[in-house]
Amino acid sequence: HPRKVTRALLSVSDKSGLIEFARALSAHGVDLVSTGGTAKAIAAAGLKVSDVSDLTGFPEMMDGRVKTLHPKVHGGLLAIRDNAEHKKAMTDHGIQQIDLLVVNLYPFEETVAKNASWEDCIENIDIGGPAMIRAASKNHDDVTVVVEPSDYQSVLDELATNKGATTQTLRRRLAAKAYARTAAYDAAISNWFAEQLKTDAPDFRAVGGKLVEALRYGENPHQTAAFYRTPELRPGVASARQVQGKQLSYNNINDTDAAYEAIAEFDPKRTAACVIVKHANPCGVAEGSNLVEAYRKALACDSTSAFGGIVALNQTLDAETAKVITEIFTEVIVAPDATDEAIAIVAAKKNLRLLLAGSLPDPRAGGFTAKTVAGGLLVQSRDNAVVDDMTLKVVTKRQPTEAELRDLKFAFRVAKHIKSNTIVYAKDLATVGVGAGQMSRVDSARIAARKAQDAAAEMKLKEPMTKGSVVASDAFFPFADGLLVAIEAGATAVIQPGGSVRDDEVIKAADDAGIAMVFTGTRHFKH
Ligand code: 93A
Repeated sequence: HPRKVTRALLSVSDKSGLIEFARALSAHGVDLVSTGGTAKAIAAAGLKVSDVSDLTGFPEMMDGRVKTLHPKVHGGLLAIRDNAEHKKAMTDHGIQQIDLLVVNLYPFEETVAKNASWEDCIENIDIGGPAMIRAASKNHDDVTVVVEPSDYQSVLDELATNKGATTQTLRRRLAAKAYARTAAYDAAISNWFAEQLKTDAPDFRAVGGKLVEALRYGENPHQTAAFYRTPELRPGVASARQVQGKQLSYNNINDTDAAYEAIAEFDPKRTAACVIVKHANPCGVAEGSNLVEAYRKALACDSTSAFGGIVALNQTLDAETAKVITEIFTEVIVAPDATDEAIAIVAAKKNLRLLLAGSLPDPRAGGFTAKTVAGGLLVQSRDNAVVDDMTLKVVTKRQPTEAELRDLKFAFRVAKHIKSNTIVYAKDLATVGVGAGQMSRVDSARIAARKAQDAAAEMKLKEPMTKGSVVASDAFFPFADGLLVAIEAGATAVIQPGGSVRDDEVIKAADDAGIAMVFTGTRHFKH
């Protein structure tokens, strides 16, 4: 699918690298067409360039507001080269094909950053540039589009190696980049307007998704909120079908997402599993021979916190499980699917939301997560590491038993979905103590152990379930102290990434206590 470049249209505000690029294009025999300032700069370097107004037969007008907005430009960008009708339209109307579009936009963001006047900012909203970029990108099968000087070289490289043509791979990559640029540009304009109008209303904010609905309020009643759907294909809370119940709140959506991402770690073909979430942290997670058993085991970990929780299941919700879950106050049930009988049972609780997501997302899938910071956005690839894929290294004298190893993997799988610092105790494929979100790891270890004591008191057990449990830590133990708390609570095996400068100290503490310790080499911070 190589496409020869015969004509280029250049229209750039940032003229860095322009002359070198234009000269190299000329050397490849490419005809150059350009707008006012860009044409002037190219001509001044002694290169042959024609004016876009010669091409359109129209002068640039209205202070340059209308220069490239013309069918001769857009027809030249949008015509499908091997479509007979498109070709005829080109001949009939004297439209010449444009194979390479080089545009960078009016510096709207820079103008705003300079604290320019309202009029200046408005005048720096580029209309013709984005229109051309979007047209060329749509027709990337035939047209190459470049929106920033740093990509000039990759185009020249291809022209050099492909006899003056570009590859489809490059054209697709550049088109994706081009749409990212126009999307960000329009987002900047929309955010500037919202800023000027001093509004927090979410429908005035371009956040890069499609507005699903305005929410009643945000994390707190005095905050506004809205829910946007991004084009991501992962099944989850944004794509789930709400079968019944009240409108989801901001916190419900956040918690349901946490629950569904966690439950996705449990392959439904291998086991039934249940995750109960409160305030975005699991307060009980368990595997079972069926969903009811998994739910009961998850609930036993911390039935106090589970009140008003979000329950996520990895298999089709059945009648018996629906019956048991609805015995206590629950905000949301989310599952891939539900039987008709189960749906009828849930219907008795009018307010309870039932969400069916169709399937579970792949925990190994790529993708990005984002978080706003003052004046910025932090973006990272998802934590898609799964314990089954990690090389586990036993670092103690004692090896974990088979049952311990099974529980260690379970505990680390769960730890990934708990806010750091995370300590989780597990036994028989169920959490028995969760320590979440503490500033010190040793506090997390203590809290988790104490919660297990509370649960034991509630269930009138002789001793807390942490006796004979295993323990997982989402990151290494910086000192032995956190581990010693876990040993005291009765843990007999531990799983953690390792990698502390004091690993020797920590391993020695484990050996002294005769417990087994496994390093994963992978950390699961979650903040
Ligand atoms: O005012 S515009 O929105 N109207 C247009 O028709 C148009 N065509 C290109 N701005 C337009 N442009 C922009 O002009 C380009 O995106 C580029 O940023 C700039 C280049 O102008 P010059 O070549 O005169 O320096």
